[in-house]
Amino acid sequence: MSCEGKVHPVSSNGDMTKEKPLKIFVGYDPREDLAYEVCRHSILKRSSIPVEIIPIKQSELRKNGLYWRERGQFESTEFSFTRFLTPHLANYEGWAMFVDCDFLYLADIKELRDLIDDKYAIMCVQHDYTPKETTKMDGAVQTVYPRKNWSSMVLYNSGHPKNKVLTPEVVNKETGAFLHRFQWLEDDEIGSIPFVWNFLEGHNKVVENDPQTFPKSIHYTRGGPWFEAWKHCEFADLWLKEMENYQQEAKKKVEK
Ligand SMILES: [Mn+2]
Repeated sequence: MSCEGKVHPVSSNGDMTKEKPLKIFVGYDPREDLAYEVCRHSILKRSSIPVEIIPIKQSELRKNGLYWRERGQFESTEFSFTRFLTPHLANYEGWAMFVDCDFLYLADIKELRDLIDDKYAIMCVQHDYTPKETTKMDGAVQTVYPRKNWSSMVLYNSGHPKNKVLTPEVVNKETGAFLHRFQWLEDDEIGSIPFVWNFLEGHNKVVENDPQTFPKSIHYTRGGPWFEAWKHCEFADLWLKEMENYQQEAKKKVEK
C-alpha cells in the first residue's frame, strides 16, 4: 500500500507527540499521610496537563542506597534533606517540582508550569520571612535562617549543569544551610515565582479585591488541620472540604 500524499502532523495532540507528564515529587512523612493524600488529590483534580506525582519516602531511599545520613535534631520532617534528591530522582532531565505535603492546591498546575524559564536552575517563591512561633507541628523546634521556606516548593531545572552538584553524596553530607539556602547556585540562577504559589498560612495575607493576593496554593507551614492543635487555623475549612472530597472519591474507587 502506498502512503503517498499522507502527511503526518508535525505537532498535534495525537498519541505520537503526547506531552511528557510533569514530575511532581511530594515530601512524604508517615505522620502526615493524610496531608500527602489531600495535597496529591488537590493537584490532580485541577490539573489540565499530565502530571506524575511521586512521594519522596525516606525509608525507600534508604533501602535503595540513596539516603544514609543520620537524622539531625532540627529536622522537623522526614523530607528535610531528601527533597534535594529531586534532580537526581528526575535523572537530571527536564523540569521537576518538589513540594512539601502540607500544601493545598487551589489552581491548575499548568499555570505554574507556564512560568518556567529555562534560563534558571531553580525557581521558587522568595519569601522574606521570620516566623513568630518557636515550635511547629507536634512540638518540633522551629529554626530561623535566611531563605526560610524557599525550599518547600521548588521547580528544579534538573538538566541544568549547576544542579549536577546535587548528587546523593552531596545531599547526604552537606549542611542544612548549604542545601536550604541553595548555596550551590548564584543568586541570578534562582527564578522568582509569585508568593500566591506558596502562600504561608499565618503569615501571608489576602488583600480584599486584589486577586494578585488570592492563594493558588496554601502552605500550612505551622501545621495543618490534620493535627489536632491546628484544626482551626486559617483556611482550615478549605483543607477539610478537600479532605472530604478526597475520601468520597477514594470510597467510590473501592466500590467500583
Ligand atoms: Mn511545609
